[in-house]
Amino acid sequence: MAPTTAPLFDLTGRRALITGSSQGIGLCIARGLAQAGASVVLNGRDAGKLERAAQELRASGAAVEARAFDVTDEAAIAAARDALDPIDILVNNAGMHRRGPLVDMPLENWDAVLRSNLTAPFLMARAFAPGMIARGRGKVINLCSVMSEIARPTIANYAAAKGGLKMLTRALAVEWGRHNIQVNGLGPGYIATELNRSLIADEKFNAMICGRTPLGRWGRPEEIVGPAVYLASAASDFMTGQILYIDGGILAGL
Ligand code: GCO
Repeated sequence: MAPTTAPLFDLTGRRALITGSSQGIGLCIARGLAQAGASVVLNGRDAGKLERAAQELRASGAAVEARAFDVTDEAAIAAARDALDPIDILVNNAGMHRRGPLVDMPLENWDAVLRSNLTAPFLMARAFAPGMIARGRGKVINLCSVMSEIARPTIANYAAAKGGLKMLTRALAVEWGRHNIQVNGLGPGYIATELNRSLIADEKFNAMICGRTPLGRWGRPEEIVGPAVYLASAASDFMTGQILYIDGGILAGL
């Protein structure tokens, strides 16, 4: 029997903005949403890198725009909203690390990580929600993390931000559900991205992660795409305030 579930995941006619999508998980999600029929808007701070990513997606037939702006800058976000709306699907993926022992952590490193991983999703959701409310539908997908649930030494700023992002996801879900806006999170486990290059290269850390992860390996960025398409599509219209962990089982137990 020909599969009949495709319409549930069909994003034709929808426009998606994915922050931090010139590489890594963000670019994989943008590619996956485009393959499901969405027109996508890439975002990053490096205009050259962004345009190269956009050209790569266009070569595969995707409808792609690119807009370089800083997702921690309120004025830049307002200008982007005025230029880009309507946005049906907002993926708050942009984020960063500044690792180090808390006792020595400069306030600037705390502030920068909280600003990019938590404040930016707030600013972006606040900017694009009015259009979604006016249209009576919308999807917001926040890139949380297994660090929304557990921590490890030297990433207190990132864990605090991702824990906050989990609760922001729930707060937006309960505030905007009456407008038919579904707000959910994706929680990647240890994924082989640029952000983690130094960790993978550290034999001891690499062995620890592969040992702690029931599936015994690092995830691949493209393994985040399926859950992202699900949360962006009608298939998840009765899901809101949830975090989907794509973590190889690391949160399942010791
Ligand atoms: C680290 C890692 C983690 C994970 C990510 C998983 O420093 O321990 O970068 O933060 O990669 O958060 O979602």
